[in-house]
Formats: sequence, C-alpha cells, structure tokens
Amino acid sequence: MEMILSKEQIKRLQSLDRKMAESLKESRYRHTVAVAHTAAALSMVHGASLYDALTAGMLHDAAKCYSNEELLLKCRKKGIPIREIEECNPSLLHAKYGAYLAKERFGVTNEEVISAIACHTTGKPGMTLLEKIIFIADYIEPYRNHTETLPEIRKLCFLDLDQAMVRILSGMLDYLKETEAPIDEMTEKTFLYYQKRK
Ligand code: DGI
Ligand code: FE
Ligand code: FE
Repeated sequence: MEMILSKEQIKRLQSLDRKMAESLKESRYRHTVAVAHTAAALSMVHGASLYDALTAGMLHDAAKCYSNEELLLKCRKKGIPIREIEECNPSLLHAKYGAYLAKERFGVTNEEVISAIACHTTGKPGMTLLEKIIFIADYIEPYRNHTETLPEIRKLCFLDLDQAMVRILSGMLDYLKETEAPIDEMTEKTFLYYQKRK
C-alpha cells in the first residue's frame, strides 16, 4: 500500500486544502483537516493508501457549505436520487452531494475515495477499508467532544475497525433515538451488519 506521498500528490492535497479553507466556515475547515489527519493515522495502522485517506478526509464535508434547501435543489438539478428520509432530513444529502463534488468539481477519479465520501454519514453494510476509515475518522477526530466514551472508542479504532464500527454506530443510534431524530435505515443496517460480524 502506498505510504509515501509523491510531490504531485502533496501539491494536489495542498490545493484541496486551500479550496476547503475558502469555501467552508472556519470550524468546519478545522474539522475537515482533523478528519484528514486522523484518517491518515488510521491508514498508517491499518494499511490503507495515505493519499486516498487524505483526499477523502479533505473532501468528505465539501458539501457542508450548502443549506438544506440548496442541497435539495442541487441534487434535483443534477439528477441525484433523493430518498424519502433525505427529503425530510436533507442534511443527510451532504454526503452524496459531497461525493458528486469530489468527482465533478475537484477531479477525483478514484471510485473508492468517492464512495467513502458518499457513505461517511450513515455507513453501509460491507464497507471497504477506506470507507470505514473515513466514517470512523469523522467520529473520533481530536476536536470532537460529543461523548464521554470517546477516549476508549478512539483507542479501539486503532486496534479493530469492525469493533469500532459497532461501538460508534450503537452510540450514534442511541443518540438519534434520544433526540427523536428520524433514523436512516442505512444507519441501522450498517449497525446490524457489523454487530453480526463481531
Ligand atoms: O458532517 P459531520 O457533522 O462531520 O458528521 P456526519 O456526516 O456524521 O453527519 C452529522 C450527523 O448525521 C450526526 O449527528 C449523525 C447524523 N446521522 C447519522 N446517521 C443518521 C444521522 N442523522 C439522522 N437524522 N438519521 C440517521 O440515520
Ligand atoms: Fe459529514
Ligand atoms: Fe465530518
């Protein structure tokens, strides 16, 4: 697995970094860089491509600069299918639309990177190594402070990705139920898939 960045790759990553710094608000940009670096660290342990992890991390929230209304309009305009749960909860679309932007605006051709962006919010059953790394990095990056159990979850992520998926999804589903947020069936399917595998 490619663990050394070429000069060309470093240039491309710096260019993405500048573009995200311009388009995202400061706290979202800080989170973006943190996810990219956390994904890089996870790649070093678990053996994914450093460049792919950094690219997907840098772009995973690229569509967060848009409001719910804008996301709905843009997805409709581009013919991106919108499910009922996304109609009610358009913020879920930032993952799918971010994947679209990665391809069409930022010139990403690696389908693995594009799909890691597309499923970073809900996950999906049978995720690739890179998809899991981005999903997990989004949850554990150093600036996150949403749950008391983060320190032990963070440690687990560097030891066993599938077990970490179960811990993260179970916490996420508990939180969504607590707040009575509508749950995307994909989030539940992903949880059940990784729970069974454990
Ligand atoms: O974009 P971020 O804020 O970095 O994080 P994210 O892409 O995971 O999306 C933010 C929220 O999405 C987070 O609070 C968890 C939530 N989410 C994940 N699965 C579901 C969900 N929200 C709803 N309503 N339903 C889901 O199934
Ligand atoms: Fe996100
Ligand atoms: Fe994020």
